[in-house]
Amino acid sequence: MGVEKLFEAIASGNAGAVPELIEAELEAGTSPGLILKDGMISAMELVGSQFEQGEVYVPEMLIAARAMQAGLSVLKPHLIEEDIPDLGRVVIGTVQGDLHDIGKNLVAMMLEGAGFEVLDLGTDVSPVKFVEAVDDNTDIVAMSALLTTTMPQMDHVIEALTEAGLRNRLKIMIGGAPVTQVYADQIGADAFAPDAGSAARMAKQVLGVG
Ligand code: B1M
Repeated sequence: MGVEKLFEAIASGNAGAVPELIEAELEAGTSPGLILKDGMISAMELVGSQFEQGEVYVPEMLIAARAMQAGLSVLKPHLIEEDIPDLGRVVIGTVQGDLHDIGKNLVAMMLEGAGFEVLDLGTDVSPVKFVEAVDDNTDIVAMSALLTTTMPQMDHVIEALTEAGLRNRLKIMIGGAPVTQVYADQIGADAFAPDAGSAARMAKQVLGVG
């Protein structure tokens, strides 16, 4: 069968078919990582390029996103390792003005899977909300942005954390399609990760754990 059917179901927004197709792939022995990458993330990339070309519009992106979320909830237990260690606490959110949450959810999932406790603030999170969510046990503030117009919010969050006197006892990790290492250096973030797998690795690296 292969992941093609799953790819098609996500790209066409057929959320109802997705859980069953994932279960079938898992039963056939396809690895969760491959299902995610080739069957799911690549389908969202296709939808993104179709949107750019004017071949599909926002509603199509939205139904594809729903199909993706339906798949992620089925795949989640398979992406999470057993005997999880306790590596630290991460506060994560998509920055203010930005409603994209699939990548952020995936990063949260991989962090949990690696052994972090994750507090997910959701989307459209203001700098004040990030500051309020930080407590004595927070080790990392992680931010996601998918729009070039919302990416500068990351800098505002760092400013707000600095003003609240919290910046020096935290690590900041950022990511999302428009975000780069150059931007991370520019705003003084401690870590940038291009994808969810490397986000879990980077989080361990900046804290020196795991
Ligand atoms: Co939007 N959208 N969207 N959209 N959307 C993009 C991002 C866009 C690139 C599409 C395009 O033009 N090709 C474009 C942005 C252009 C730009 O700014 N450069 C765009 C636009 C323009 C818009 C609107 C403005 C459209 C409109 O209304 N005219 C609007 C904005 C709404 C808002 O946020 N205020 C909008 C709306 C939407 C929907 C609501 C319809 C829907 C989102 C639904 C949802 O998330 N619940 C949507 C979708 C689905 C997309 C695309 C098609 C797919 C995004 C996605 O989920 N990708 C997207 C095109 C694309 O990305 N190719 C697009 C899959 C996901 C797994 O990847 O999120 O990149 P990604 O996450 C990756 C990495 O980036 C990284 O790891 C993840 C996994 O590997 N990562 C991190 C992410 N966060 C991280 C944090 C980290 C580390 C790594 O550390 C903390």
